[in-house]
Amino acid sequence: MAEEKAKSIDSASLKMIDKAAADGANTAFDRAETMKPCPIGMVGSCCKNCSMGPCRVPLPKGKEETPEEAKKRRGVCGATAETIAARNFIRMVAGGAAAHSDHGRGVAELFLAVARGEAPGYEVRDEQKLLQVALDWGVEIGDRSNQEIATEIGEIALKEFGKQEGEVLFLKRAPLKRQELWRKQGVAPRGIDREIVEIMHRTHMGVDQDYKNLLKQGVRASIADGWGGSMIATELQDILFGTPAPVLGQVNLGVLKKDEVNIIIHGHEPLLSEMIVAVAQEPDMIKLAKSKGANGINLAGICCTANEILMRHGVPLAGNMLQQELALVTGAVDAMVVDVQCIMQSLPDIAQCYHTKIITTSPKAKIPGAVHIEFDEHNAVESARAVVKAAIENFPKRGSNIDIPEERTDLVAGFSHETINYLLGGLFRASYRPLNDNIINGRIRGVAGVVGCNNPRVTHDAVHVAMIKELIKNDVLVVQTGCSAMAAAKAGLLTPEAARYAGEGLASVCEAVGIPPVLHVGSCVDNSRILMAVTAMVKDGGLGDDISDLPVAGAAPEWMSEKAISIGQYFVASGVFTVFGVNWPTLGSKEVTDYLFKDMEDIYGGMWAFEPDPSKAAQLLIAHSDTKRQALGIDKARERVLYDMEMRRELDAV
Ligand code: NFS
Repeated sequence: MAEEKAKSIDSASLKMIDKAAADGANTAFDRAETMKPCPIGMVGSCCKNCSMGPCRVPLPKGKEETPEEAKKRRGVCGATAETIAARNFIRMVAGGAAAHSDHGRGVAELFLAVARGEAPGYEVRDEQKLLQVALDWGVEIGDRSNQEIATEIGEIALKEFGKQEGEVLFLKRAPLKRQELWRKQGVAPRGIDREIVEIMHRTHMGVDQDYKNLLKQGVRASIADGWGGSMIATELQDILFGTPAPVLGQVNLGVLKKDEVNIIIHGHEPLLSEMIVAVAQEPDMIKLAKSKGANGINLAGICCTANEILMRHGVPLAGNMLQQELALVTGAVDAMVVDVQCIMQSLPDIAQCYHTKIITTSPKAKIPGAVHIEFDEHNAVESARAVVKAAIENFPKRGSNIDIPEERTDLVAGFSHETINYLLGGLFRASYRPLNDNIINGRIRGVAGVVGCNNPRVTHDAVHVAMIKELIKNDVLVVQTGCSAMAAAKAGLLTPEAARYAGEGLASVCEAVGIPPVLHVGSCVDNSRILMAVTAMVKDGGLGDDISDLPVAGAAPEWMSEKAISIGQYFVASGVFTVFGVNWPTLGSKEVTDYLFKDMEDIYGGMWAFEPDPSKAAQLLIAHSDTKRQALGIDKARERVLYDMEMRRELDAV
């Protein structure tokens, strides 16, 4: 018998997986064992877009197929295997782009309500960013009040989704060469919703049947996500809740407290959770908690909502996606409040083994067995109070079957694009110059964005951590979002002390600036911050004139969601080499896979790769960086000692 793979590298998670088994709670780790992935669907060879099927067009077993044979693999409507794989792939892009962008729309709606004075409790916290977006969007500043400017920005933001003509406005933030390329290729997105709808139209039975044309629309919709919906979400959230700055925090199930009311905030949108953070500190709420026998109220997060409130308030992270069920298994969670995305339907079932209340809050995401307390943004404080009260009232119902693992690790987060700019360049000359110089002098070999989900098909956190360790050892600075950042945090990589895992060059830069070798930049919509960071690197000069010239690469080693595919696609379309692990959803068609893995490079200067082995994947990223360094003529510059000393002085002055 083959050796069973470990379920996690995180000891707290392993303990809770065992406890779940003892308690009779069925988790994703169990379900992944009993439910094997469908081998035909996994590689994109199943079409269920009409009722003449579902049609399966699997690859022939055990032999190479000729292009002529491949053409014969067809569904009932005549669609070829390549059309089917391309359709499936871009429907994933549509799903992911829709999720991020509908999140962005929700933020824009709240933003406008705040600007109009219709959402008490919220305010504009980052005036500088408000003015920056006004400048970017051509909104008049003059003598106008913040409220007037914000109202116009809110109205424009909402129109970005349904715009029928023109281009998504934030495209103008990209390097000029990139913008021109997108226009030339016909992939500059119009309205965000429009591109997603067009995917659904084109992939309907009997419409677009040219796989290259299908994939092109996937590119257009993904750009509408990264440079549209996600960027709108990030920017407007920053204006409302504050742009993140470095903050200390902790991660893992050990952040739960035995003697306090534990409320876990889980999902993606920070609109309600921001209010919960405020309300949980109200003296009346703490008094109520004490009247029920608790010593206080303890908030912790799961998934990307967790990243949002960590970045802005230092609220601890209970864990990443695969720890949502395990948090309940501690028996110490009094309420888990969820909004949208990455929320498992099994939560109410597991909660039944304990006392936890699962509270849904979005009209878009209800779960049978959960309590629904709808979030009303016009009355947000009251909504938040109702949620916190429900948790407090549940505290006395805790059973005796409680086991909170001790594991919790310190971390530093809050590296927004603006913070990186400031940390590296200083307040008066905020810039990416020192980063670019350190790349040019070779102390930093390249930059890698390591992002994305957990997936129980691989050992939880193992692929993230192995890849990141190998990257930093090779002097590659790692920037992170999402569940991947939490995996690294649990492994202790998000602290300045982690510089000891880094190669000499990267370690020296980290020590001089006082940053970790792995920078947590936020949630998954905050991948837009990475787009801004790489654009700033281009604009600062010395590393080419487009994103595709930079020694920069991306990875999602444990991906599972459609959002990850959309993110990967917009990184590739922005000129970034991007490697995914686990499995690859177009392997059922060589043509489609070749297009994504090779041809896209010629068109966009970025391409996909699939490599489930973390070490081999890290080596692909490093080799890519080296190729770009060579093209830039900086591959031999690493030994320039004189330049190093100059740099040291500049860094010391920070
Ligand atoms: Ni992003 Fe994956 Fe979900 Fe966040 Fe985590 S699973 S693509 S990382 S929480 S969205």
